Amino acid sequence: MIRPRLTRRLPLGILALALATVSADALAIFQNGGFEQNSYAGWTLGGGTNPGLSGSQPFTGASVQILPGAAGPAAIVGAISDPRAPGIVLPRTGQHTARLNDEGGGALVTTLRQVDTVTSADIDPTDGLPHIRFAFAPVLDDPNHAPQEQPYFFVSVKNLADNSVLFEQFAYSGQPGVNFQSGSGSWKYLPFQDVDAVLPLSAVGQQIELTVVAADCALGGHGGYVYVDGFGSAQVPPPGGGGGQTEYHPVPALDGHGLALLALLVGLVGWVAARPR
Ligand SMILES: [Ca+2]
Repeated sequence: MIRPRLTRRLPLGILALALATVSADALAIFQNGGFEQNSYAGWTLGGGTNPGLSGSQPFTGASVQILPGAAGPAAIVGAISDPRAPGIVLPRTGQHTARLNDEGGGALVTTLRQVDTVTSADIDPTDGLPHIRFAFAPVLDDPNHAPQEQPYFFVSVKNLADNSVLFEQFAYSGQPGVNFQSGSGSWKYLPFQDVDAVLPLSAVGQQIELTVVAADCALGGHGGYVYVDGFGSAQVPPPGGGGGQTEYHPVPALDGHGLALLALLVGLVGWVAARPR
């Protein structure tokens, strides 16, 4: 369940330090991680057709099926307002944010992928460990189909050296236990969720794979998309140019699978979320 819980408020000095480290992030992990080249340079876009999720609930990234076909759309957006998700502030960082898939249907899937190597530049001096940080915000129509036919999103961070999952989040539109907010009409969304995946020191020199998936409903009539931004090792700055406050809260568990995942990830993954204003 994605439900912010205030545990600690960062002193302004630390926030300022975090913002100052953003520029240094250019040399750290992930090319064009903030999409500030106003393009998908450095990234691999893909996709196909959504035949529905495989297996039974709880669904995970392993339930994702993509049939060959034209990939779903992708865009880079700036300072726009999203009429379907009024609580999402864009762009999330800098001047540009990526949007995978869109509001149209067609049972399309859009995927985004990048593999890069963790270096010592990704070590956060506050704890001496490498971090992978980013922000995502799904916006999904909820036509109330069967769960396996609903629009969905998926994000994951995987260590390719041992195939370990450092972070994974999956949800279909309207999934019980996920704190979706109501947008316009039948649309549901989550405000930007800030991910802070803490890696072991041994990850330095190893390859990390980022994957993001956004899928329309499997029946063809309803869309779904996800905004992503700020991929890198530096702290994702607060929305609105640094005037916001930051909360830390633990990894939310979506369901039984989420709880199992949480058990695996205890101590590895943290969450940072902008305080609702
Ligand atoms: Ca950006």
